[in-house]
Amino acid sequence: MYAMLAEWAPPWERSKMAAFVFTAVFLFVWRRGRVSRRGICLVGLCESGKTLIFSQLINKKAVESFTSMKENVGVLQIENKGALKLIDVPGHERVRQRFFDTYKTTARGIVFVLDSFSLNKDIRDVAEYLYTVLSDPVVLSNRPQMLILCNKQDHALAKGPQVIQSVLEKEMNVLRNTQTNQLEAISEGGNRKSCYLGQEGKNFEFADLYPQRVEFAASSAQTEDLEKLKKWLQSVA
Ligand SMILES: Nc1nc2c(ncn2[C@@H]2O[C@H](COP(=O)(O)OP(=O)(O)OP(=O)(O)O)[C@@H](O)[C@H]2O)c(=O)[nH]1
Ligand SMILES: [Mg+2]
Repeated sequence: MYAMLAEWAPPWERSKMAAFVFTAVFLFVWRRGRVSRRGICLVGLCESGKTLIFSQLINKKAVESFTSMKENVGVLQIENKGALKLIDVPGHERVRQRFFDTYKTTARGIVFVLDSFSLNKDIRDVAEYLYTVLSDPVVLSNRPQMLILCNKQDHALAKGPQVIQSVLEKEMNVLRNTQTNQLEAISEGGNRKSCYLGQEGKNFEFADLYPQRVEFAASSAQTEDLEKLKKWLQSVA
């Protein structure tokens, strides 16, 4: 088709046509890729509440859960938007990367669940896992939307999403400095490329990950308060 059109077109029009065809094909392929990604991965440390959230959303009831060693997959119908595939990725350190690798290419969104009560104690582990997810090559390329879900808000001493955001930004900053130093040390001998999250020359902020969108919301799976998560799912679907 392009060859036929190009035959009668004057030479100066041909490059314009080629650019137009290339852009159209690129947009078509890019949009198809995005539309076909319907997965929502629930990730986070052990005991943060992923399986309880999963069963509240999919089975509409609470189940007693134990440390998951395999994933749970369910279909979530979103009003006027079609279906999303919800994947509860186990938080156990030994298996979580394997399961995330299996599902990350299909992720339209990622919900990073954390325990808002035990955050002080677990801050380093939470930040490390979050850093690993955000700097994953597939995540950096597809930019699925990200929600950091501050769960267990029913606990009297739970921290709110705003406080959690600033605590996490500080910890991610420390982690980024450590990782950059380590990678620089490695690259003196080898040629490993570093992945720098955020803007150089300033402290880490989630807003600097743009066009990767990272939002924060509160929830309590125990008291079935998942309204903010449901709103986010509606906007992402
Ligand atoms: N108080 C309170 N407890 C919760 C909440 N959400 C989950 N829990 C409890 O926390 C414990 C762990 O919840 P799970 O859903 O099994 O945690 P998980 O993230 O799936 O953990 P792994 O499978 O090990 O990755 C369970 O006893 C839940 O009942 C919440 O919002 N508030
Ligand atoms: Mg679980």
